[in-house]
Amino acid sequence: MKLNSLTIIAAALAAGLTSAVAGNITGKVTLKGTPPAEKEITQLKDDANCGKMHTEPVKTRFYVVGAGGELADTVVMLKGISGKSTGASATPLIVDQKGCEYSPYVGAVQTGQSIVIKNSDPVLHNVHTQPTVAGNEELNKAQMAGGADLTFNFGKAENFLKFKCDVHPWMFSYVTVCDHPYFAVTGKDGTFTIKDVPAGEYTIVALHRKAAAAGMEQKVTVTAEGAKADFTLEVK
Ligand SMILES: [Cu+2]
Repeated sequence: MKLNSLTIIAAALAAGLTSAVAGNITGKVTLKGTPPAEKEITQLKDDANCGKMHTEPVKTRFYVVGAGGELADTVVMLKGISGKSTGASATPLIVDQKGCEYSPYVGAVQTGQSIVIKNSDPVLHNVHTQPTVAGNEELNKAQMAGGADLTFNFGKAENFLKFKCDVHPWMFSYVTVCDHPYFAVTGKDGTFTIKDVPAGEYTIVALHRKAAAAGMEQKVTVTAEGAKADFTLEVK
């Protein structure tokens, strides 16, 4: 099976064709070292409206890490690919505001893919985008309690594009924008799957806001059987 796949890939490459063979890249991101303790967001606790929405202390989410070092909120993407976005037809990323927090804290979309912001809270929020890449627009829109969803999209690739709320200065969400569909965000078990990657050799990069803001790279070769790419990031 493996030989057959490689033969097909070789034939496709020799013919100068884009290979129709594709596989999934799977892997796990592990954090090495003990991260600093997350801090309680006292501004939230002290806010008359937001504080009463929680019975447990609400803490920062800098390192969402499991007992075995499983690291969530890591964006894993192929590097050096552009102009391959299918974002216009992709399912929107839903970002909710609930309990005066953004969820998810870290997300990823393609260029042109809709980011739908909901307000599930009985309070006013405002959604303020703060891109750093030219061509991505800074927008600032109020969203009343029970207000209509707000939809955003961005045309340029950007890592960790910041969404914030000016009413509640602790509220942030970071959405990475890719110019292709080959990315994933690790879940609480630290794993990720990048689906349907055309066979070939790539550089794959893991980005974590604290542990790997500039990204950690490795080479990966994708065949019809897919590929595996694990990362170990260190506490910074
Ligand atoms: Cu808010």
